[in-house]
Amino acid sequence: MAEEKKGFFKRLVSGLTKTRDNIVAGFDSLFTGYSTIDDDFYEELEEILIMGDIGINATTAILDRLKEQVKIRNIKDPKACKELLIETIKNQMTVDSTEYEFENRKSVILVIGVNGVGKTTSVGKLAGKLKDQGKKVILGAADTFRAAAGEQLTQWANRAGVEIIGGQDGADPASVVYDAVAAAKARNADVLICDTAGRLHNKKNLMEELRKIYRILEREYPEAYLETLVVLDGTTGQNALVQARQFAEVANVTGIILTKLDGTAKGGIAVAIQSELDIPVKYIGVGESIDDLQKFDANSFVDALFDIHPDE
Ligand SMILES: Nc1nc2c(ncn2[C@@H]2O[C@H](COP(=O)(O)OP(=O)(O)OP(=O)(O)O)[C@@H](O)[C@H]2O)c(=O)[nH]1
Ligand SMILES: [Mg+2]
Repeated sequence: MAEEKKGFFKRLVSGLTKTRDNIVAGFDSLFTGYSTIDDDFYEELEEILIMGDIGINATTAILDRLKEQVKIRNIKDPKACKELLIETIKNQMTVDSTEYEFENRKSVILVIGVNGVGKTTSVGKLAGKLKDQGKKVILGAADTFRAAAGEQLTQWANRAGVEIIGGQDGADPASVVYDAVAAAKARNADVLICDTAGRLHNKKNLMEELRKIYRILEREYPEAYLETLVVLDGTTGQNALVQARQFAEVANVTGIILTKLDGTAKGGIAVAIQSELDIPVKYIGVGESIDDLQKFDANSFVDALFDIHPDE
């Protein structure tokens, strides 16, 4: 477990290289380039944060807190500000451990998002993780829209060593969810994870489809704790925020899975999401294999971003 986390941290550090070049390089020249902490200093810092996809809300919150602490602690040297900035960003991103309640209960995880963001892959990785925790996991292949989607999820089910309930291509997704719930109940599963279709829905279709799925879940499986995770592609930056907002309008979104943080220059979006949307990032993905998903941890994310190795 510790080894696995260490490996993941390394992949995260290397995955965030471009983001680091984008944000942290700017910090370094800021902290060494200024001799006093003045308005220009704060202005340049603000610009770096905004350009780094951290978002207006988070940037404002980070700056406010930083200014306050600089005053309270009577900090004069910009270099001494760096530690404080790192601490402030961490504070801004911390996820409450109660956010993973679905791990402790009989639950259904509904995974939604636009096409190609990494839904099916994340469902597979998540199944592997929960299975490793000793849970009985069942997958529901409710993407009946894209040909071969069921086949792709079946491969993941095999990799994770869990059962899958599928439907015919073109079948009603809600009917697949119905069958999957029946299987979950019959086998006394701990977690049912449902993959969904990622076509670029118009809002009305999406609402209609989700409403049908929610109705089945409420009616057939009221005892299950419902978690709705939106998958966002970390390489799309601000566009990911727009998508998350749209989904939050039609579903009770309880968390975010942020994928493809390996190799993006826009990893700062992880900081933005929470403060712009007030929805926690619960998992991050840094690659295509089954171990490349972990719970989001603000401390290690920011350490990885700044390439700080706390254990070494
Ligand atoms: N590098 C990288 N690739 C990823 C990650 N997550 C998913 N992918 C890749 O992204 C591509 C799309 O992933 P899928 O899981 O099929 O995405 P999807 O949202 O299910 O797509 P649709 O079902 O077509 O809407 C695949 O090639 C995945 O291997 C990640 O964290 N990092
Ligand atoms: Mg898919």
